[in-house]
This record gives sequence, structure tokens and C-alpha cells, in this order.
Amino acid sequence: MAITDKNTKHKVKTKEAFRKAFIKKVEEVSGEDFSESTTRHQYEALAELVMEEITAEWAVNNSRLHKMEEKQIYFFSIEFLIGRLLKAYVNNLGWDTMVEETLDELGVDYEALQAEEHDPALGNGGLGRLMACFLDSTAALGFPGHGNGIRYKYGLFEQKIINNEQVEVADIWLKNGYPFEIVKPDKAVVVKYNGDVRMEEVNGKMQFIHENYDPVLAVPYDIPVKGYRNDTVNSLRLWSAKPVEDFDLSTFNQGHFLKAMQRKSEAESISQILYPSDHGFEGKLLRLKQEYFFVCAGLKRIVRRYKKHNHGSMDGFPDKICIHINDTHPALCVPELMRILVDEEGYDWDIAWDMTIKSISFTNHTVLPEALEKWPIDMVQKLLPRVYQIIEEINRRFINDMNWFYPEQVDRNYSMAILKDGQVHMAHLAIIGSHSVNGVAELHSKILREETFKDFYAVFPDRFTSVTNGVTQRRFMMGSNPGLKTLLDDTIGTDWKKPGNMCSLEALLPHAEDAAFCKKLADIKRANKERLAKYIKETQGIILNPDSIFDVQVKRIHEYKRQLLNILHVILTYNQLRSNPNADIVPKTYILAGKAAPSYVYAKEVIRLINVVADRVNNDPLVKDKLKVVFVPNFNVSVAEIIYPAAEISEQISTAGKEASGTGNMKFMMNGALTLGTMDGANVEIAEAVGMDNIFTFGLSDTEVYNYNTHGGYRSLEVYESDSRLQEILGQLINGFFGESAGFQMIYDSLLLHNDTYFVLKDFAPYVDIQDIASNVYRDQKQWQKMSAINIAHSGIFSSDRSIEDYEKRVWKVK
Ligand code: F55
Repeated sequence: MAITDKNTKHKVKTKEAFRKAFIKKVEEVSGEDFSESTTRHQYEALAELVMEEITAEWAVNNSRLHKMEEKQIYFFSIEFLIGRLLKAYVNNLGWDTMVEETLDELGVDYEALQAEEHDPALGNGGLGRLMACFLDSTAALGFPGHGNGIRYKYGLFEQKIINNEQVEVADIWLKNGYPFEIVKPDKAVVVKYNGDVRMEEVNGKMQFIHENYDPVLAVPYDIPVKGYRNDTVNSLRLWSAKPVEDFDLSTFNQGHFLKAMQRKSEAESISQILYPSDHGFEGKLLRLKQEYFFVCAGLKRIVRRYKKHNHGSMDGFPDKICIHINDTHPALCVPELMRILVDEEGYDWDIAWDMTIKSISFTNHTVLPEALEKWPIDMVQKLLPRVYQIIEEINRRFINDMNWFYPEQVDRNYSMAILKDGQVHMAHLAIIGSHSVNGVAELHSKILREETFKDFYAVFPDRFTSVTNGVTQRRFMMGSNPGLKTLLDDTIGTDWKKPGNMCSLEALLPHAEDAAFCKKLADIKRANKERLAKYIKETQGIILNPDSIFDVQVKRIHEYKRQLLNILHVILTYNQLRSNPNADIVPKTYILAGKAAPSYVYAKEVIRLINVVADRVNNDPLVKDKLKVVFVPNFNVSVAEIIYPAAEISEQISTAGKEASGTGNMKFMMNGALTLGTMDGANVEIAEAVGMDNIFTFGLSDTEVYNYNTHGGYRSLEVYESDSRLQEILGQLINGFFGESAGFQMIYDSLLLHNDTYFVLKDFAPYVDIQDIASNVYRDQKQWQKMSAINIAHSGIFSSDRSIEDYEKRVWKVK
């Protein structure tokens, strides 16, 4: 039941009605008088009230969806990193002021109440978070777009730092229940694995019969995606795996209890855990099961709903449905849709193929070769016998066509095959089976066209496009930086907050010259820095100096992202201060955070190095207020929301050509941090937007990196030998400087013996120089605040609203 105000059509929202409903709900969930209630009860009560309001609107949306008036977009993704939802729902409902004031009057701590929500970590990083931003923007813009993924029982591990090392702890996010999902057992479907396929003639037509398979039940849990102050409520559908029958009765009756239980846990294992690697392909059978699981279940429901609306026919499907695949993990959508159309719906191959290509579009998120998915043919053939046959047929026809059109390029044609070297090449499957292939920033899309997928680009030039990523300003700016939101409202009015309208922030530009405005901007930053300092003091006991520059690098730990470059520079500063404690340097606090994949030994060494350096520096009285280093454990969406608004320097220092886009760079920028980075990913577009005077760039370009790499790399030893600073620092990594047991031979060797694949030493000197330049600019606070304002003013294009509008125009064409 929604809280209804009789005077308005909408459910509602007088403060008084809310206050009464809230108190009543708290008493219902706690069974106690309101005065006795705990923060947990208050959280549960508010969550329920919000859900009651939203589900009423959801029902209306769902019935609209059943009528299929508009084209529907479905995002298929193996990750959705949604973050906490309560506050976002409250804001999107337009309830924020009402809730804040009422809770305040009731003496309820709203921040503590929000902290009761376990932040669901159903994604690793950029790729999963992008999906969450896209869902938010799609709903905000009023488009019908839905997510389709997996409801992992355990999300990404919780990171603890013990003895300076990363320790992984299971993330039991469902332990107290989750109030924002609705389970729909009546919409469960069966997913079939293994077994045999045989052909049989039925009514003069050959049919494929899949038998002796292992069935698994896919049960959907739906989470509403509420649009910002509009009446759109879309859905995020996450599938959970269950055994088809809880006990396999025949086995059970024969006394094989353990076997029956084993089947149950094998089925459940499919949605048990999120793979914790964000850029490494592992080739595990369980992962392949996961990929087919949400693809098969998702397509089944979409097809069922479409046919119900279309009098039992799949005709016209691509005009009403877009299947957007987030990287190659859902690429099995291609053969699975073909299987449905050909085997179940009886379409001729060519017609089915045309429908499949028209329905599917594909986004690539990385060019790192180790992340490209290639499944052993045997594995796919055994697990998915019919799907595999279809892949074979797609491949056979593709190669035939290619050899027909390009008879003199047989080698090139075979290099583009889906099936080769005993493997299924998922990116090839995705490109061949989609009408649209895009990179996530201009530079990345260029690299896809000219390097990674250049042969495909030559054959299908019209398929390739580019859509630069974006992030939702509603969470990462309006939600997490209320001070800035109010200042912007007061300065340029409130229109910038309207979905799709963030570019109107450019109206701020004239104010960048206004001393009074800049002072307010500085005060807000200062308050945000104090908030972060308080969080770090409470959680880690480290005291920060809010007068120092907050220089921040937060993201997954990976060699290509070069957290190592950052920490080597910190060691340099430390060495300089030790030899001259009175050096006139601008005090600086380096803040780093991020998780390493549990099996990524090198990345874990980098975490250990950061923590060891932090220990040493923070406990050395010589450098006291001038230099601090903090590694914030367990970086996740909620921690991020405290960090971005407090940052002054945004470190985006990946080896050029490696970071597809980056999205943290955008979150920092819209909160007024200045980017210090390489010309990589979307940094290039940030530079274009703000102008080279308002960003600190350094280092090799992607072309220079490419040229070195095509000539066997560069000689890192030469750089080392010509730079005494590096000699001292690298020596310290292995000579006991950081303590007897704190050697870093692996890192040392990677830089000097293994030729420094990621150009850390090569970019070291320019990095040091640009850091010095940034510090000097900071001395001129007027100049710094002006640059900060200019960054905010130009951040509009990095809203995911803009990304979604681009996808709409270039790819889905919903309108
Ligand atoms: C690729 C393969 C596997 Cl097996 C797992 C993860 C990935 C992957 O690309 N992850 C990822 O997070 N990529 C990031 O996507 C972001 C959103 O597009 C980009 O901004 C970021 O540059 C990219 O690294």
C-alpha cells in the first residue's frame, strides 16, 4: 500500500503523512514502540515504504511493457555493480527533503540508517558499474531498458589489509535479507546443460532433440530501477540457480542421499560466486555455465513475452527488442537466439540470422589480450551440445562467405574464424553476430578499428561505432556531494539537474573568474576533505592534514593502471624530504585504494608495497605534515562516494592505449578534481573538453607505446642507468630499506629484468615533472579553484545520460 495523499493524484508525500507512515512502519517491523527502535529497524522501515511507493508505479510500467508499444532495450551483463539503493530511490522519488527533515525531527541519523544497507558488490569494477549508471540514465530519460544478469550469492570479496597484505573475506551480502528485490518463482525457467542431441524427422521437417541433459532452474529476482522524478520504473532481473527439484526423488529413494545433495549443490553453484578477476580470462567450466545461464534464462523470458504480445509469432522481433551485450560474456546470445529461431520457431537459417544480427549489439571494454575470451571447443561442445552445433554452422557460413567475397585473402579470412586453434573466439562470435560494435571512448574505438579488430573493420566498416562512457551525476555528484549541488543550484539555477541536461553546467564558466564563487567552491572541497579525513581516522586511525593536497588514485589494482608509478614517486618525495626536511614543498596526502584479483600475485605485491611505504612514511616524524600515504581498504561504491568529492588531484596514469575509457576519471572531474594523467581512454576527451590549460598530462602517447612494442619494447635499463633517483628508489625495494622482511624482488625484476612492459620507468621523469607543476599551481589557490570550476563546467558530456542518448541515436534507435 502506498502512502496516499487524497488531494493529489500521486501517492504522496506530505511530510506529515510520511512521518506517520514511517513511525507506523518502524513499529511493524520491530514489534516495539518507535522510541525503542534500532537503526536497523528504521532502515528496514524506510526501505519498505520506498518499495511500496515504487512497486505501485512498477506495476503500471510493467503492464505498459506487456503492450510492447515501445522498443525495449535489454542489457545483458555478467556484472551489475549497483551500489546502495535506498538513498538513490529516495532522491529519485523526490522524497529527499521530506525524508531528511522528518528523520532529523525524529532524531534519526539518516547517514547511519543508510549505512545499514549492505552495498551489493555484484561486479568487479568499471564494466559492472557502467551497467548500473546506464540503468539509472535509461530510466531517468524515460526509456524502457532493463538489466539481465546473475544474482550471485557472494559478491566481490571484502578486502582487509593485514600485515600490509590484501586478505579476502567472503561477502555475505544477503545475510540480513535484501529489501529491494522481488522473487518471481512463477517466472522461473529451465536451463539445459550437457546431454546429447539427435535429429528426428517430424512432419517432414528435421528437428533437433536435446536429451539426457542436466536441467537447472533459473529463478528471477527483480529489482526496480526508478527514474529520476519521472514515472518510469524499469527492471534489473537477476537470475538465481536452483535444482529443478530440491531433492532428486528417485535417487533419494534408492538411498543415494549424498548424490542427490551433490546435484543440488552443483546446480546452486552456478550463481554462487562472482568471478573476482576484472581483466583476466580464466577458462573455468563454472564460468561458462554462468554465461549460458543468464543468457538462456534472459532470452527465454524476453521471447516468451514478445510472442505473447505478438500472437505467438516472433515476426518483427528486432523492431521491438534490442539485446545489448556488455563485453563478450553474454556472446552466447548469438547462437542461443539462433537456436530459438531455427529449432523452436522454425525459421529458415537466413531469416533467423538476419533477425539475430538486427537484434544484437556489442560493446567491447578492453583491448588487453589476456582478457579476450577463448573457450576450449571440447568444453563448449560437451556443456552446450546444440548451441555448439549452431556456432559451428555460423562459423562455416561465415568462412564460406568470406572466401567467396575475398578469395585472395584466405589466410586473413581464417584468422577471423570463430572456431580456430581448438578454441571458440567469443569476440569474433560477438562481432559476426551483431549489427553494432563499439568501443567506450574515441581512442579505444580507434584502437579497435585499427589494431584489435582491424580485419573485421575492413569487412564490416559500418558496424563499428564509438560511444564514450559516462557516469550518473545523480549518484556521483548530486548524491555524494550535496554541498556542490547546492552551490550549483544557487549559482546557475536548477535546470542542470534535469536528465539529459547536464551540459547546461557550462553556464558556470563565467563564474570561474569570480573570486566569491571560487571561495565557496574551495570551502565545499575543504568540508568534503574533512569528511573523508574523519572516515579514515575512524576506520584506520590515521590522521590526515586537510590543508594538504589530496591526491587520489582509486580503482582496481592492475599493472597497466600503474599504481606502481604513483608509489615510486611517493618514495622519491620521501627521499627528498629525508635529505632536506625543510624543503619548501606543498604538503600532500596520497590516497590509494582498490582490490587485486586474488590470483594476481603481482598486483598484490603492489598493494603490499603501498602499505609498507605508507607505514614507513606516516611513522617518520621528519616528514610529519608534509607527506602522508593512505591505502583505504575495501574500495567499493559506498567508499567511492566519500572519496571522489574530497579529491583535488585525480590520478589517471595508465600506460597509453591500455585503459579503454575509465569512468573514475569522470567522477573526479565532476566533483572538481583536476586530472593528472596520460593521454589514454577518456582522459583524451576530458583534455579536449577542458582545454590543455586545465589538465595535467604527461607521458608516452598510445602511438609511441605502440611503436616501441612493435620493435620489441624499450630498454628500461638505459633509463635506470641514467637516472640516479630511480637507482636509489629501486635499490630501496630490495636492500632492506623498508624492513628486513619487506623486499620487493618481483617488482624490481619486472622493471629491470623483464623490460618494464608497462613503461613505468620510461614515464617516471615526465610524471615527476608534472607532479611538481601541479603542486606549484596549487600554491596559487585562485588559479586552482578557477581550473576546478572549469572542469565542473565541462563535465556535462560525461554524464551517462549523454552516453545513453548516443546509444539511442547510433545503436538502438528506440524512437
Ligand atoms: C574483461 C574481461 C574479463 Cl574476463 C573481465 C573483465 C573485463 C573488463 O573489461 N573489465 C572492465 O572493467 N573493463 C573496464 O570497463 C570500463 C567500462 O567501459 C572502462 O571504463 C575501463 O577502461 C575498462 O577497463
